[in-house]
Amino acid sequence: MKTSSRIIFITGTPGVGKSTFSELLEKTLPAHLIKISKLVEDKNLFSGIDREKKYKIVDLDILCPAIKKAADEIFSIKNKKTEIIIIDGHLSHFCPEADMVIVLRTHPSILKKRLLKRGYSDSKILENLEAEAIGVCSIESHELHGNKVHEIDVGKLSPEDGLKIIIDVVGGKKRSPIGEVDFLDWIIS
Ligand code: DAT
Repeated sequence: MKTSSRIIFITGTPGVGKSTFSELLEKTLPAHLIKISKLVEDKNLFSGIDREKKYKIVDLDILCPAIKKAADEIFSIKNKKTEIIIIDGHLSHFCPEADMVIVLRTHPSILKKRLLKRGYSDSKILENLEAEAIGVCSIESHELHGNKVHEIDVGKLSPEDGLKIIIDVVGGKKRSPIGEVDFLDWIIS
């Protein structure tokens, strides 16, 4: 890997806007985008299916090396000169390879509408809204990545405005340390 090369994880609760902003970042920076869901599908990285929750069970001991391998391959393409790789996926923050972790946040009241549109079950929606209200992804990210972690509330921002903030954070012009986003009002109400 070149010294200027960087791997940036975009994580957060399902529906917060990871795909939306990762795709915008890929076009704008420019960067190379790796979607964990696609990587898992393409490389058969799941170890089973949780029938009750209807999602693929991913083994982190397999996923994390696969992310590193995919990133190393992209950085090593000599005539492409990729400087930044964006890893989009809510499991990304469990892997150690990141130079920066950005946790996207969206207020549970907004998230609820998005998850209803996806047809999630009531229990899956509640589980995700509670996780978002408490900030589970931020806490988990901080445990492994410490001050490499930034969190940004993009829920009420237009894609253009959210993108500007994320680009400033990626470029080191702005810091957005965890602890400033507070959605606990949703739990109390
Ligand atoms: P994720 O990849 O985190 O699951 P997504 O990018 O697929 O989330 O976004 C879920 C839905 O919400 C999708 O229909 C796009 C919409 N959305 C995302 N960010 C938004 C924003 N800042 N403003 C309005 N809609 C947004």
